[in-house]
Amino acid sequence: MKKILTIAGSDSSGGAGIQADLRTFAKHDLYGFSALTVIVTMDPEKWSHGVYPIEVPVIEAQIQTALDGVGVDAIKLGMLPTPEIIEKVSKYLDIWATKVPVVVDPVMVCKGNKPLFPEHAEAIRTNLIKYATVTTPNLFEAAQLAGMEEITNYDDAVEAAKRIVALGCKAVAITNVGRVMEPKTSADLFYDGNELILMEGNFIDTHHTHGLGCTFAAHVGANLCKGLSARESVFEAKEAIKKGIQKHWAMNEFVGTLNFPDSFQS
Ligand code: PXL
Repeated sequence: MKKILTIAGSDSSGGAGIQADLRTFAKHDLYGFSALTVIVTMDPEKWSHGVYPIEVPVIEAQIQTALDGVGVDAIKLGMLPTPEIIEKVSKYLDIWATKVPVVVDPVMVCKGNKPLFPEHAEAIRTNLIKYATVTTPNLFEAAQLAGMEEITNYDDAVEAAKRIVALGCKAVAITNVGRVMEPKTSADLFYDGNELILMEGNFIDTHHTHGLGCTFAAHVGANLCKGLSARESVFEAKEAIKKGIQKHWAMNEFVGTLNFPDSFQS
């Protein structure tokens, strides 16, 4: 049985975070461990987010359960809400990233461009990216990691990808690069220091995308866990996500998400 650990937050609305990760791992026939870092809630009136970090010793105890108690074949990182938590998790990666592939989803925002914890982008940049077999920033996160104001076109995205790989990760997949291209597509940009590939995809016009980033990164992690290369893992993940997003659905007036049962290849 192949095993993968997600170190991430709980999304009470079920579309993102650990819920998306474990669902995705199960569909890949992998055994999922979880270390919860934060609980995210949504206010029913306006859907603004509440963010409640878990105490550091509790996070460590969960990580030790998986890593020291059993051992894993891959690790996926999602929302690590404070610099202190990032620092602690990085100590485990110091050992484990030499043994197993690691996907770093550098979560800095839930939706839109309002950072949850602006001060912690720097901690992700300096303490986490170097451990990544693949990191999966969206446009906002990629700009933050690359030290750029904003990514407004394809050339900016290429520059950001190069700067991110220079931070020490093996590969980067910047998601949603097609949004800043003309005409709009759903293209993502893959770069591993050698190959630079724009992964094309037709633009699907919907804002029902909650959980898309987490689910994409979870597929990448699952594929790496199964032994695929970084490039193969990202391409397979994109295919799987496409199926889910084609059947997006509205949860309520504020948010919609992927159709999860369809968002994987089985
Ligand atoms: O999509 C980013 C994200 C990641 N992790 C958790 C979340 C969210 C957004 O809501 O709740 C736990």
